[in-house]
Amino acid sequence: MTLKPIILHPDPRLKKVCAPVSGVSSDLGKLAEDMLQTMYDAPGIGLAAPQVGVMQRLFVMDCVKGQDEAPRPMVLINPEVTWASDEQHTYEEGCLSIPEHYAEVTRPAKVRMAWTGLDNLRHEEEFDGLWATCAQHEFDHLNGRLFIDYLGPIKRQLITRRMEKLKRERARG
Ligand code: K1U
Ligand code: ZN
Repeated sequence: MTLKPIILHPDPRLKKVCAPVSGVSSDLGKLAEDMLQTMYDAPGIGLAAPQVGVMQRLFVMDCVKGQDEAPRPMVLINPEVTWASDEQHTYEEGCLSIPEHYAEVTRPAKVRMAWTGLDNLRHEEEFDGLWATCAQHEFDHLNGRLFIDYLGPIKRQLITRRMEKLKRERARG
């Protein structure tokens, strides 16, 4: 198991559309395992492949809350949104690529997604609550879209400038 460095905004890799995964291999299984460990370690509830520099269409998530419930690590390869509710829901989102910045984003309250699992079978499930928000946030990453792209230009530029400063400071050590 290897923890992967998480790419910080702004970075051109976070703005690109990712390519479909061509097949489920043992290498892909290892990547998914590393992404899950990186997500739990951060800590986060989701992580998309481009956030660790892999420009392929897969993400991991686990939105189980609290210690009482068993974890539910999910790996979604080549996900598609097959249905989205008209009902909308607003949630204060964060992003591991934009640490310490949060903003309200409005999205469909429920979505159905179809995807290939590590078992190489096609799966389909309806998500609601935090699972729906997280699945859409991660799906956006695969299309080069960040939660700050839902904000107005002033808020987006403010966050981007603060992130540029944070990256400069981290580079100086
Ligand atoms: O994609 C990412 O950068 C991960 C992101 C997912 C996400 C968070 C909130 C709404 C939608 C999607 C995160 O996990 S940020 C960290 C976070 O939200 C969290 C961390 C620890 C416990 C609970 C939540
Ligand atoms: Zn994110």
